[in-house]
Amino acid sequence: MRTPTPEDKFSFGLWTVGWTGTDPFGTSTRPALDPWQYADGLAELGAWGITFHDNDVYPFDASPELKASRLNQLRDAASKAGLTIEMVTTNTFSHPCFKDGGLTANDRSARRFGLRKVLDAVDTAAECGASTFVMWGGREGAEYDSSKDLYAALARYKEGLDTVAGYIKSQGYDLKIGLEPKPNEPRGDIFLPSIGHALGLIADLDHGDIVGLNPEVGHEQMANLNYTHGLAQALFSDKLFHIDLNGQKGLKYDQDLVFGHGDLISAFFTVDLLVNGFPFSPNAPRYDGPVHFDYKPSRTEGMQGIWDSAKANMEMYLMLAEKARAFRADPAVDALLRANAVDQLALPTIAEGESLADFRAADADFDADAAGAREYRYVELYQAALRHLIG
Ligand code: GLT
Ligand code: MN
Ligand code: MN
Ligand code: MN
Repeated sequence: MRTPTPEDKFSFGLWTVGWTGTDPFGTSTRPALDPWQYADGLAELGAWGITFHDNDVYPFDASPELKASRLNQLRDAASKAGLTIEMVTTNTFSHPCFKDGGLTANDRSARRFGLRKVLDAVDTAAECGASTFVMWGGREGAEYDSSKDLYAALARYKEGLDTVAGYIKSQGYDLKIGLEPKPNEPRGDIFLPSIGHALGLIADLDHGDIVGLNPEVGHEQMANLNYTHGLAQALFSDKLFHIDLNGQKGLKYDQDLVFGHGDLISAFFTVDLLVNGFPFSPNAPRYDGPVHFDYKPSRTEGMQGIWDSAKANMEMYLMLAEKARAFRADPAVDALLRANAVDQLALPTIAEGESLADFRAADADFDADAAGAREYRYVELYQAALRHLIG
């Protein structure tokens, strides 16, 4: 693989390479390094950026002095290594006080504390020069439908998000919020389970203009949804602010595999959209943010496996990007796209200036039998993509 360059904008969460292998059934299988050691390792592999939760850098109960010194040490290491701190987020899920939610806990004192913790992390994000503030509400949810006034839960979610977004604006911070949907785990059901649900709530916010999405591959696939379609809809609404790439094999627990190590074909079409954009919508929004990986080096891996897997994410993306570019540049593919009228979907259904009356009267030209008999060669078009992918 060619060595990643800063132009590739590859970034990693410190909690990804820093995961020591603890799961619900077992303890750590690897020792923990200091956050700056992970940053140095990532920089050596060619990463451009890093991201972190407040408590990836300093403990939950850190004094203001400890908090400042740990953050300074990380910022120094990042700047020496030439790494950008592109995103910061808050841990409102690990401590038992968040067991019923950070912004939507029934216990008002817990959610008041949660919101204060988020606001503190917003200050940290601004101090670090981050451009995105992710909010993954992993503990916002329920196991039992009887346990929540669901209307009030959404009202509290909106209140929390508007408070954070309003604060960002009032401080003049150059920060956007990326909501990260997930259907379940750790809660039985998580609020904002998919990209579409999050877009719905964003539309109801008072400060929704700076709130968008940070969709994760595995989270959409855990809901049996198509990640590339989700990215497309977020782009359609101009809300694709950040991405979490990883791998997932179907409807299981959140696997957080290396990108492409789950559904490889889906990963190919995701990269195709990211690097090439929509094929016939040249004016559509494009994603040009960080290529952020949110995966976990599997528990079977040792210290070498941390770096093997970090490298594998970038290698997968670069390999898929090369294949996706070749796919789009292939004249045979272009001919198939056009032969199958993929280009024609970009034409408005009703012509410019055509009255609704004229449009409704135009039925005479339509030959339903001919349309029914039309053959689409979508299989051949897909096979052409797979020839590029594995041929
Ligand atoms: C946690 C979660 C991830 C989120 C992180 C951001 S935390 O690791 O599983 O998907 O992106 O809060
Ligand atoms: Mn995940
Ligand atoms: Mn995760
Ligand atoms: Mn994630």
